[in-house]
Amino acid sequence: MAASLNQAQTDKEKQRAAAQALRWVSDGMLVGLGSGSTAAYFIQLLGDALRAGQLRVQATATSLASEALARSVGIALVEPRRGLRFDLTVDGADEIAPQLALVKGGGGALLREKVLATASDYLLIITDSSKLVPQLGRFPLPLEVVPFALPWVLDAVAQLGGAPTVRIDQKNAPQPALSDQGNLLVDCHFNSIPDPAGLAVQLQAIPGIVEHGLFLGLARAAIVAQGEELLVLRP
Ligand code: ABF
Repeated sequence: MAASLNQAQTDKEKQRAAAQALRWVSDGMLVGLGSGSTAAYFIQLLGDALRAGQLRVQATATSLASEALARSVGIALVEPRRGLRFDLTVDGADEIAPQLALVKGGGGALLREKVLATASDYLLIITDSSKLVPQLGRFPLPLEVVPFALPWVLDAVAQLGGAPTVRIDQKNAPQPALSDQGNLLVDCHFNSIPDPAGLAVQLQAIPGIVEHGLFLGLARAAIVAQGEELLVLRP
């Protein structure tokens, strides 16, 4: 069913998931702001609530794009500092599998997303219904890679069966896309990932991979909008 949803229906689902996530924000919280279009809806709604005087929060964003959006809607931003932890981080995902195993990073923000997810007491994922999968892997797994290491990373990921491709900047093709940190993004076409934890260990052992898009054991809940329904999933 999810595959037949048109863009308008998918957008409606993203907006509904984002609106539900706003109810998880309490006054005075330190909030991590995710990236991608669903998180963008949440940031807009959070800004509306702040302007209406319903909430006071401080936040840090997981991408320069989300940071710019947060500033534009009047959210007070906090610079990274020692000891900074977030009460709640709200972020999107590309795939959600059982136990809330996630693939993230389709938008290229996986490094800051994982940093904030790890520095958060509660990571809440918000998505439309198309992200629910029985097993990870159909969505190409994103990696952030140091440019110098690229040839060896591509060889190592190909050895693992990942059919890696360097992500191109669609607005500046054939230039490669760059992360907010100036690193390259590589998409790995595993098709299926039956053992995400095992693959994460293998990827972490490859020098030059700064971060991978497997988020395991980090999300405390996910709000998945499915038509008019809102599913709240927990590991
Ligand atoms: C972000 O949300 C990324 O990790 C992921 O790629 C993206 C999903 O984008 P969208 O919400 O636009 O579907 O957190």
